[in-house]
Amino acid sequence: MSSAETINGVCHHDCPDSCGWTVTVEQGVAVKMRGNPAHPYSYGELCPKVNRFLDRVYSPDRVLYPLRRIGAKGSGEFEQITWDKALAEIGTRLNTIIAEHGGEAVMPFSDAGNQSVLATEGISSRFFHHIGATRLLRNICGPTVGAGIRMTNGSGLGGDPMQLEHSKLILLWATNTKLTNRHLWPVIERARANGAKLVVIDPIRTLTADDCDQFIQPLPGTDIAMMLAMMHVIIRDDLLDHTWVSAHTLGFDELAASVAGWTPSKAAAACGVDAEVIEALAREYATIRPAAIRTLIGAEHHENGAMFFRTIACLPALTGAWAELGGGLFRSVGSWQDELVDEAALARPDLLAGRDVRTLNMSRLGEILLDEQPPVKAMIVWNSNPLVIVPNADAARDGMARDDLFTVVHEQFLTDTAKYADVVLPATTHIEANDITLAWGHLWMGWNEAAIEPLGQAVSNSECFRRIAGAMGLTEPSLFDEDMTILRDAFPTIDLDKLRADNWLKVPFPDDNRPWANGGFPTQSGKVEFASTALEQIGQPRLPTFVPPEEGPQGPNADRFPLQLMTPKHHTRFLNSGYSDLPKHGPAEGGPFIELDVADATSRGLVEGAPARVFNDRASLELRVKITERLRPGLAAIPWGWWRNHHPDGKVANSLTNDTLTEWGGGVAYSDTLVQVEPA
Ligand SMILES: Nc1nc2c(c(=O)[nH]1)N[C@H]1C(S)=C(S)[C@@H](COP(=O)(O)OP(=O)(O)OC[C@H]3O[C@@H](n4cnc5c(=O)[nH]c(N)nc54)[C@H](O)[C@@H]3O)O[C@H]1N2
Ligand SMILES: Nc1nc2c(c(=O)[nH]1)N[C@H]1C(S)=C(S)[C@@H](COP(=O)(O)OP(=O)(O)OC[C@H]3O[C@@H](n4cnc5c(=O)[nH]c(N)nc54)[C@H](O)[C@@H]3O)O[C@H]1N2
Ligand code: SF4
Ligand SMILES: [Mo]
Repeated sequence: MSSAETINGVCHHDCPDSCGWTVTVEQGVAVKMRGNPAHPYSYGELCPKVNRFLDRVYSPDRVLYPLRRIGAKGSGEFEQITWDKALAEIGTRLNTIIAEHGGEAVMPFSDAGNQSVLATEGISSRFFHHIGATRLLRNICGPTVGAGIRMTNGSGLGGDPMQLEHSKLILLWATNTKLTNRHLWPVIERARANGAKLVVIDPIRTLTADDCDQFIQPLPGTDIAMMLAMMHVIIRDDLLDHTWVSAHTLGFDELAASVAGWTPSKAAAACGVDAEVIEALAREYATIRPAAIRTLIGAEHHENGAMFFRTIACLPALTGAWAELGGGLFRSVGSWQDELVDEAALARPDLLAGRDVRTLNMSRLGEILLDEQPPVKAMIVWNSNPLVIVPNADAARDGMARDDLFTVVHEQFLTDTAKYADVVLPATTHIEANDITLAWGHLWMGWNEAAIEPLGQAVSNSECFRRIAGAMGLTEPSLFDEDMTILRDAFPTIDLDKLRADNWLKVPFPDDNRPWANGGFPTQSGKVEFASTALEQIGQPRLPTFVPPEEGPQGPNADRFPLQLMTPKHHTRFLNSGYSDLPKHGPAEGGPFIELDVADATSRGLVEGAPARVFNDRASLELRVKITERLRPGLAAIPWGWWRNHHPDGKVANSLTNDTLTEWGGGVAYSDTLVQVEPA
């Protein structure tokens, strides 16, 4: 008889799919990991990243013990130390910094490297509130989408993507579904089998674009012009749903007047898509029903990223698409899940005890560390690899190199960021800790049961913060709550024992799957706001408006830097910057490169494989050229996710990218980056 047991969990990665998995364990060792066929969304499939998750868990490169830096920051030279020594140093340094400079001198830095509840906020939020640390605005991914849609609909809540199955027209607008949201693809395929037309709108001919019925390739950052022209056509040709518009929207006459001048030919000049294509898209969008718009994050990363989402949310209101099953706007459903969380109990903002602490935006890490006054003196990093993922990343690297900055990084691997730490603490992987994952691509929240004991001396994120709090001599009881206590407090309405036994549960969602069929939008007017006083109040145009990016072809630097640079997620084996350093992932993707259209390459004397220098005022980096048909002339792309050690000059794609914030919502404009390219 085999002694193997199987344990169910869910994927923790920052990915919409939150797949179910099953780990087979023999004598405490995980020997097999497969998708769980019973999972109601992923149905037993994982992905090219996580299919080899056990290689990650048991990688010889895992950080399994506390490390103290012995070389220069960034050198990667560390010595192994005990937890006691590591904690003694951390406790002393943090207490000294707080005594001398106050709590705000300490800054957290984290993202969604493990997007589960305990891993993101269990203890850590309480800890930073309690010590009065600087708050981090975590707006690098997603909040701007919500902030944009909220100005039109009053909330960022969207439809359940599973309902795309009922759609007859699906616009995948700035989302690379087959790469980034692969388990939604079968739903889309079912719709297509029932006659749905699939349109992909993307400046890059992606994997998803290769598999659609119609591909529309606008210039980056210009879609708003196309949307305005679509509304122009829909109103001009009287293709709107008058009944729905008059019952559930506000400001139609103002909108109609403002899009009257947005003819398809005017939009064509702005976005590089033929006027006839825009005309036809508008007509199909209004007449093929139900019509769905699916979007995730890609379009948020522009200077006009919030306005993109504010404007796109007007389309389904104009045509009354919300009334139909399979119609409407479909984005992250994370906000439906968040409604279950008692945030006050989980994060305990009351521990701030009335202190008014500053908030700094994670996208400006370089500026924060180099210029912010009073300076940040200590940074604790977990769930993120900022030196690869923030825009203008060399400024962040220069900031992290500061000798007077004390940095703790809790990580599984010696990432670029960990190499700049004073102390690295070993983190568990997701098969080593219990947690709850709230999915943002579907409506099932999942329980993750730890399958094995932590390897080496690794600890989960919540345990790490309990230990740091203890090392500082803090006595606030909630900083030492057990994981189950935290979860019970955070989910007062959920039967956690049942969730644990069942592995997942579907979060509440309107019964007929049409959340706004009969209006009821949570705006002040209760309607979809084509004209928005709330926007006016924050100094933004009250109507959907196209403003071309400052760092774009119309901007002041376009002469010196004539190419628009995209730095997209692209490699099927990477998850953001995760996995690129693993031997079965990075080498299989072949190393970093820059993609150029043949005309742009030839005019610069560059051929396939040639070394090129890619530069702007932020940085210069050397890459080999790949000639591509995925881009139109004037565009360049550096697929993203590689670390500094994968580049000969120690740079990364984000060394070049724009850290200008979105017009509202606090997001960042990675994809409005101009560069020039020349032979190296
Ligand atoms: N395999 C894999 N899956 C992932 C990830 C990963 O790294 N690898 N990352 C995960 C994360 S964190 C996220 S946020 C999601 C993101 O999921 P998506 O939003 O689907 O992915 P992105 O690649 O950020 O952007 C999608 C597309 O937007 C396009 N785009 C950029 N600017 C514009 C524009 O102005 N107009 C239009 N029409 N299109 C534009 C890009 O070219 C890109 O193809 O994916 C998640 N899933
Ligand atoms: N140029 C460019 N830049 C981008 C993007 C882009 O498309 N192009 N995408 C942006 C987007 S959408 C996002 S979301 C961000 C992603 O930015 P990050 O979330 O920083 O991305 P990752 O590279 O996945 O880094 C997560 C890190 O968390 C660690 N980790 C995983 N699990 C745990 C855990 O349980 N505990 C601890 N302590 N650590 C853990 C992993 O080892 C990994 O190093 O990047 C953004 N940056
Ligand atoms: S990374 Fe995404 S697709 Fe892959 S297993 Fe995790 S949730 Fe599923
Ligand atoms: Mo993201």
